[in-house]
Amino acid sequence: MRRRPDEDREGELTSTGPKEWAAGVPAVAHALEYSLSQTSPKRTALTLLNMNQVDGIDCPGCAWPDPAPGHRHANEYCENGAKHINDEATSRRVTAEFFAEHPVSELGERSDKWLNQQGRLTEPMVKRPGSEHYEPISWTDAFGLVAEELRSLDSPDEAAFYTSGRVSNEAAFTLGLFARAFGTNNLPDCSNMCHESSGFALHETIGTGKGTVSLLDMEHADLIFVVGQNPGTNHPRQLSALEAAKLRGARIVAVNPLPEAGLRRFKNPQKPRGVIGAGVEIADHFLQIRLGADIALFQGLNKLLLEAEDAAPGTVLDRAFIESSTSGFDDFAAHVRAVDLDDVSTLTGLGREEIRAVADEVLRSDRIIVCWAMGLTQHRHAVPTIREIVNFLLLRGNLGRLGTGACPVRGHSNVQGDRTMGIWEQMPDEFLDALQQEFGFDPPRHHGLDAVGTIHAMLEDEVKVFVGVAGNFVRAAPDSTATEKALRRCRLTVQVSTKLNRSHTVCGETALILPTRSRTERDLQDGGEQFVTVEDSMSDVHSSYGRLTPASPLLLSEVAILSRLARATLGERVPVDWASFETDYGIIRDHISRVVPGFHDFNHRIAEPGGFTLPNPVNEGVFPTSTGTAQFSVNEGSPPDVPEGHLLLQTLRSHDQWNTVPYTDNDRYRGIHGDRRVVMVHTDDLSALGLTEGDRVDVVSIADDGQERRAEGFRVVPYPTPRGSAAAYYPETNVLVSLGSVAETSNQPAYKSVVVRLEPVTAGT
Ligand SMILES: Nc1nc2c(c(=O)[nH]1)N[C@H]1C(S)=C(S)[C@@H](COP(=O)(O)OP(=O)(O)OC[C@H]3O[C@@H](n4cnc5c(=O)[nH]c(N)nc54)[C@H](O)[C@@H]3O)O[C@H]1N2
Ligand SMILES: Nc1nc2c(c(=O)[nH]1)N[C@H]1C(S)=C(S)[C@@H](COP(=O)(O)OP(=O)(O)OC[C@H]3O[C@@H](n4cnc5c(=O)[nH]c(N)nc54)[C@H](O)[C@@H]3O)O[C@H]1N2
Ligand code: SF4
Ligand SMILES: [Mo]
Repeated sequence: MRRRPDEDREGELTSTGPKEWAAGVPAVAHALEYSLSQTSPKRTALTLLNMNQVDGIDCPGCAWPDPAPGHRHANEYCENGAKHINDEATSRRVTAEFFAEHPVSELGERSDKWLNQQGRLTEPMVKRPGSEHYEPISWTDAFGLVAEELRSLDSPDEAAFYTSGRVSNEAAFTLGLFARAFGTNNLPDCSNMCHESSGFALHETIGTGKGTVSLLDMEHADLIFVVGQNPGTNHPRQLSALEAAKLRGARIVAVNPLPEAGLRRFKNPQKPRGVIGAGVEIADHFLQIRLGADIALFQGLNKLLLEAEDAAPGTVLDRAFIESSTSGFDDFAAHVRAVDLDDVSTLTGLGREEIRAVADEVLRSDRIIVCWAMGLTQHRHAVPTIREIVNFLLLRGNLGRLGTGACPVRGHSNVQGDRTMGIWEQMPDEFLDALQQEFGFDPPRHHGLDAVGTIHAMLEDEVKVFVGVAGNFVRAAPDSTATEKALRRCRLTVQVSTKLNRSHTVCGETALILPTRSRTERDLQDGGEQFVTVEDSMSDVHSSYGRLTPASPLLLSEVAILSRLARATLGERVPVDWASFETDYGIIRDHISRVVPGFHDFNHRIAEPGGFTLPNPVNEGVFPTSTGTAQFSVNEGSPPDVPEGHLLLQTLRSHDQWNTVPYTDNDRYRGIHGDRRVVMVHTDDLSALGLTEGDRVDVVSIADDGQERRAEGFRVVPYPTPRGSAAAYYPETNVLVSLGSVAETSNQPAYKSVVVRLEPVTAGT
């Protein structure tokens, strides 16, 4: 992608190293600064005071749960949640005149940040074949156009419907129903790129793809692992839970290649102690691990636990649990016993004593939780790594008891709910049977395409219509060049969006923008004012009521868009009363209550303050695997070999972005300001490579296909990351991740495991 010169730059690059602590007064100030740059003080106050309250707006940020009703602060949000909600509530507007002024080719050269800053989309727009501009189109004509394209396909599988995790349960259920009534399971989603590896590993081993931990468990754990996660930036209120755990004497182990601010100290902005004091030290042990070495670490810990049991039989392992509730122990134990702790030390870069100290901590703890996020899921061997963590938990019976469990910390606010509602290309037969029973049509049974599969299929001309409901597919996906090419080959691309992003500028032959109301906005329908529901990372289902006036009178809700699209496409082909969906979302919830397990009496139970929690079989002592027991596993896997002169690159989020959308060029907690095109490298690696701070380089990756991929014009920043590893921001670096670089079995892109070299850019080239 060409960038327009300098439009992005907020100042000179400065880099002062990672901060020692997260949150506190500066966080509040930064949140207000960004909010007020987007919208008025009145709208800011309206959004913030309603955020995460009972009957309020669910934060559109991450999926961290809210405390129980009665235990919430008046300001139950974090700095970044405040930024996300006001980014959505912005007063800026993208109008038809804007599109008349800016041809698509010009928009394609703009940065992600600039596109987002233009504000909220206001009316449906179409880009017709051969045209350089988007122009207005009526809603009726827009639905007619999509319906005609869909109906003209040779097979329903030539269409794919992408979802991102901000979509409500009601809209997600409607979309899944529409896709299947149309005849396809092609339902790729952001989860394919996010926690797919967690879902696969957990499903195989404990029989459910969801985490087993609640906030109550966090209140009772003795030891909490935070692995491959940067909560200070990405799940800031998790720090409140960790702080509370620390204050009552729990211990915390953080495992991360980077000394992330939130893992060190936390100054809680809601408590006087946090505002004026030194804050609370979060991690008792900080294991600065090499990229991709977590599998070795947990195998090392598991071996040490087995050895401790040998030394004092009957005191370390939960033998009764292992015998009654698990299988595969002997094979697992034999495998782990053969692990060499010196190898673990070399692979992880951690001292044997450090690892032993953590094993001792484990031996002293009766109740253990392991939390993780993208630092584990975005590697080729992500699934075996997470299975090894399940082994670790099973050894001492740390599943199904209060204060214990597996905690994959989800990203988008409703990414887990979307899955529950049927957004998955591989939904099990029981779900499809229930759909058939409820609606009287026969849903397709063959699996559909996931995110990476959809890109391959578009490149092969097997998928010709792409519909994106929320998200920014072209920037979230790996291999930006291939993904752009894939989308441009489509006959039709459709984006249902709140804000302008690059996916609107990478068009099929015909392209549509269908703008939608956001969850911050009031949703008045014929049946009265509507609310939507979401499910957070701990399986709590609750409502979200919009409060603001919609950004434009021409906007439709997501439910209205999807149900009208279904009606226009399918007519009377399936016996579904689509029109009723839009009138009253309670009708959709009634359908959900009969199709989706755990949702009986949905409308009644959602009216309770705080909603309700979905049952988790593991917490009821049931492991719904093929054997009916939890499964120990034998795991292999390691990061890729890195040739001499190369580095292993992880691509990650700055403190000031929401996924593909950078808000500013700053990453406050990492001390980096003024530029996002930076690559963080250990000082000794910089010297070995003959580079010095601020040098300009191209980052070049070499994939299995032998092809070079290049991200141009990055500046090197010395940073305390382990030797041999590097870090740079997403989505600027997605161009480097090949389509073939995916996790085994889950097919999730390995965004945190890219072999690169840094090529100095000499003046004049
Ligand atoms: N403000 C903000 N909040 C967000 C988001 C956002 O963009 N902005 N995005 C949301 C979404 S969708 C998601 S999925 C989550 C993501 O939440 P995170 O997973 O915290 O996000 P990343 O920025 O990808 O950070 C990954 C972390 O893992 C570490 N890591 C990388 N590789 C390894 C490894 O091999 N081993 C270990 N142990 N650690 C490793 C990195 O150093 C980094 O600290 O955040 C959600 N919340
Ligand atoms: N290199 C690299 N790539 C990654 C990752 C990584 O760590 N490294 N992380 C991956 C992960 S974990 C994820 S989850 C994906 C994220 O991928 P996506 O979910 O596809 O991307 P987002 O940036 O969250 O999408 C932002 C856009 O969503 C739209 N939007 C926001 N709110 C709403 C709404 O309420 N309704 C509608 N209809 N639209 C809305 C806006 O138009 C906005 O521009 O990226 C993945 N890609
Ligand atoms: S922790 Fe997550 S859900 Fe909570 S306010 Fe912050 S961004 Fe929103
Ligand atoms: Mo995510």
